Amino acid sequence: MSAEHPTASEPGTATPLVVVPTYNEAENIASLVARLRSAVPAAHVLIADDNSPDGTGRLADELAAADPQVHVLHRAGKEGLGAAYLAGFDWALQRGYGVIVQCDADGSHQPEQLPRLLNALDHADMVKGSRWVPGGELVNWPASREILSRGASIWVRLWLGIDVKDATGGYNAFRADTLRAIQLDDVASAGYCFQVDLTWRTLRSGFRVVEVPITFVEREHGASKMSKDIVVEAMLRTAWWGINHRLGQLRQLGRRLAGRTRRASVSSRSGGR
Ligand SMILES: Nc1nc2c(ncn2[C@@H]2O[C@H](COP(=O)(O)OP(=O)(O)OP(=O)(O)O)[C@@H](O)[C@H]2O)c(=O)[nH]1
Ligand SMILES: [Mg+2]
Repeated sequence: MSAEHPTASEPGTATPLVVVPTYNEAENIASLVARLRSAVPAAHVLIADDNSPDGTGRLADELAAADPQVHVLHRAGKEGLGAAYLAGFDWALQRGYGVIVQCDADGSHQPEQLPRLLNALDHADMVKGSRWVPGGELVNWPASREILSRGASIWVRLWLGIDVKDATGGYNAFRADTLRAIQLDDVASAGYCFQVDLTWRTLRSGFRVVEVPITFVEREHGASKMSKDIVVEAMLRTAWWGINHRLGQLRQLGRRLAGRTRRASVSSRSGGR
């Protein structure tokens, strides 16, 4: 299914690959790729297109034909951004890229801020572009979206008890080793809770997650894929992970208390001899 450019230059272990999932982003993809390539000339770009009806995949092929550092992964149909990213990560890990970045195609994530994410990977295993840390900014985002996003962040932090301000953010950079370690095989999240899922797995695996401020710009062209189903999926899955985590902690506490009681009764028996 992969239409890799035949003369694609070989990646080194430090080469970043920016995975860009697309569904109907014909108006956005060319300028995003140009900006990414000029912001970080060493970076490769992988467009993971779900057979967009608007011809994004064809445009992506043209971009790949003109630049050996641009690649395309054609997928059969729309399966959500989570599935597209998982396929992109798999593609990247198989080819030995050392750093893998997630970036939306709609212009919300600024390629010019990519160096900031990559630099922070020096002292982190995952870097999250964050709207909600000092220096983070929103441009042209309707108040309703800001409320939804801030509410989602609070929901996630309450359920999971994590200190990540923008867990739902989708402009993220990973060391390849992080992605290899967090068991992507059983990720089922389809919508934007995919971002929370990755963050939660990374933290639970004991890796360092660092947030850097970004400027998030509302898309100018094309339609958002955000829907009620995506919001509901994110709320339910996050709550489920939080409940499971707490149950796990309770089970651990129970085992520890049982062990302590056993030890105390053994020592009281042997002390009585
Ligand atoms: N391959 C693929 N990409 C998708 C799919 N759904 C969304 N995307 C892409 O994922 C990125 C984020 O999607 P958006 O529609 O911008 O959704 P969002 O950023 O959560 O919502 P907005 O803030 O309203 O734009 C964009 O590059 C989309 O084209 C999908 O089913 N398949
Ligand atoms: Mg968007």
